[in-house]
Amino acid sequence: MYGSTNLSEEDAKRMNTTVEDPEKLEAFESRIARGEKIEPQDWMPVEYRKQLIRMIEQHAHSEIVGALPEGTWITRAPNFRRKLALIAKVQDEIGHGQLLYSAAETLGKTREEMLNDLLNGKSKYSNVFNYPAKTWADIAVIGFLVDGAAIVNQVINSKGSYGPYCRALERICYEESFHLKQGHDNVVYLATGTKHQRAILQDAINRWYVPLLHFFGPPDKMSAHSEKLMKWKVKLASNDDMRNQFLDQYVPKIWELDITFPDPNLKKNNDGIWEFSDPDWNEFKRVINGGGPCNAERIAVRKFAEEAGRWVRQALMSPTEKYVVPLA
Ligand code: FAQ
Repeated sequence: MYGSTNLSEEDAKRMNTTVEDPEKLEAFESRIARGEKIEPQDWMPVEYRKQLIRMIEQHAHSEIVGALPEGTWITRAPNFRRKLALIAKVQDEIGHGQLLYSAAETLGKTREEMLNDLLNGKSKYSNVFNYPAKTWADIAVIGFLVDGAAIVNQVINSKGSYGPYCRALERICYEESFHLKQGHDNVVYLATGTKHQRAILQDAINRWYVPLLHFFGPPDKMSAHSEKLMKWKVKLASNDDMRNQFLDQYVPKIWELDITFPDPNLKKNNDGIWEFSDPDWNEFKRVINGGGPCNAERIAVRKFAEEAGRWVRQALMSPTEKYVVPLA
């Protein structure tokens, strides 16, 4: 019922191929080495296509599920200016989902299949959105630190090898930089406010610290996909490198507000590498596999949205159409 895909008949037949034509593979890898972008109709190894679908699809799901924790605060924003900014931000996140689903569709998976896989638990989305936004300070921390973490990752990924994903990310990063400004403004406002405002900010930072460390994925030595993704320049930095970049950019900005992180071992070493206590990786696994505090609630809301919107999509389809072209 949703938009189209771009998989040629020949590519569809190759989807179960495990051994690639060595000449084509070499030509493909040379293009990557030269820094060329790969476009949807170009030859690509099946594994490259599958990895991109997995990653872009998870990213798209993260945007639409990621709108939910903040969305719950639109009606409770402390004033009209904050409410307007939050409405605009949540709307942007959904738009990012649209862009990313479109980028993933160019690789041959339909939007309908992707959304079904989100709802049936086959496809993951970012760990961070499975935690509750308990107070208004959580909205400040999401806007500053979750968006900050997303920008670190997305600026790096936007230099990657797959054209449609990179172009979507460039546009997303422009918008995210506004999100970051409103998040920073909100954090500074609370940090320089009343005793209560500082206390709720500190409490929110205490709760978001570990999920933020998890955000960049498992340590490099445990990462299943990094090697392949880095070889094909889908990822241009490893999980540990991105995590380090994030700590480097954002920890000092929180410390300068006299707010702390709940980790006595957090410090920057002389070699520029940040040291921190190992965040509980069992918790990470539990959360990304459906066992976090809000997974069930998030999926229930998405199921409701899918079911409630079905009649609209059906009404937009003419009798000869198989799908509705997304409006984004
Ligand atoms: N959460 O082998 P690796 C945002 C999974 S957008 C859940 O290291 P990879 C905007 C991984 O999928 C946030 N699962 O994986 C916003 C794999 O499982 P699988 C999303 C995770 O792909 C802001 C397994 O662990 N951003 O926040 C996570 O090489 C504010 C093994 O891991 C993106 O998706 C995780 N954090 O590296 C919206 C960016 N980490 O598939 C609203 C694109 C790992 O084998 C409000 N993605 N896993 O079952 C990436 O850059 C990469 O996929 C990584 C993970 C770096 C996330």
